[in-house]
Amino acid sequence: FSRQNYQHYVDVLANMCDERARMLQHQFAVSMNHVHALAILVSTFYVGMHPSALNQDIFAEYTARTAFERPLMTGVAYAHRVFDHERGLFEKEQGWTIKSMHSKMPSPVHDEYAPTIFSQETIGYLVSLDMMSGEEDCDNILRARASGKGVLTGPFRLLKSNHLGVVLTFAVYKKELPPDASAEEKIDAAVGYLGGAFDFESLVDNLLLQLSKNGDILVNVYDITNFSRPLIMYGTENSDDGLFHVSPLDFGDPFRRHEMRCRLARKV
Ligand code: WA2
Repeated sequence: FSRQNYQHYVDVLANMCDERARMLQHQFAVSMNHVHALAILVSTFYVGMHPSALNQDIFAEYTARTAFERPLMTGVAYAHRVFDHERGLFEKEQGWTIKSMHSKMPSPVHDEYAPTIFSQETIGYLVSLDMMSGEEDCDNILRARASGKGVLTGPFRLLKSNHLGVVLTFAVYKKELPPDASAEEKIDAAVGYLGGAFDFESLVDNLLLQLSKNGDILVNVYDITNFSRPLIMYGTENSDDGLFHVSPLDFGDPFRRHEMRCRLARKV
């Protein structure tokens, strides 16, 4: 191939990759904004009203009817913060016991729990599970309530589907926080956690396949928070050292870094 031809492929690849990264980042941002709004909905109608104006049926209906706002997410759920001294009464009121995520057995004693009490029907299997009993979910909960921001896990295999994805978490606070609230004040004010999963293996796959014409381009997404140990989030791992392009990705959690790497499906 001529040098001119090669430069053409370099440009085409860069444009296709940048377009896909922008598209994915946009869909991510749209979904995150909507989950943020759901956290405020729970704060207003569940935490802020006595008696509560929200229950599982209303949450399930509202989240099903607004699912189009979160096209890359399998579903959303609300996990309530329960201290150990409240556990007995809480379980009696709910009519179930708080369970561990992986064993599905009644949870051993901890200082506090985060059992899911409301869920979109698509992830109804989370109800009664203590989200602090999963390592990735627990890390997210701690970081979300101390920061007041939407936070993401690294890539891991999601419950039930076993698809590769990441979980998004926002803390729900009992009252609106002053903008200068300290981490301790935020942690104290947290009453629960609103979140859900981005399914890279099926929903992001759909989005990217829609875009690629006849499989012209191979896309990988990496979590590069630890730059020397990139974690694959999407696509098949590839050791090919041919022509590739890296497009930046910002999924909105400053603690994590991501990038998209694209290559042409056919060698040039
Ligand atoms: N949502 C969906 N699938 C999952 C998952 C999850 N977490 N964890 C593992 N598989 C209720 O942070 C609160 C959702 C977590 C929110």
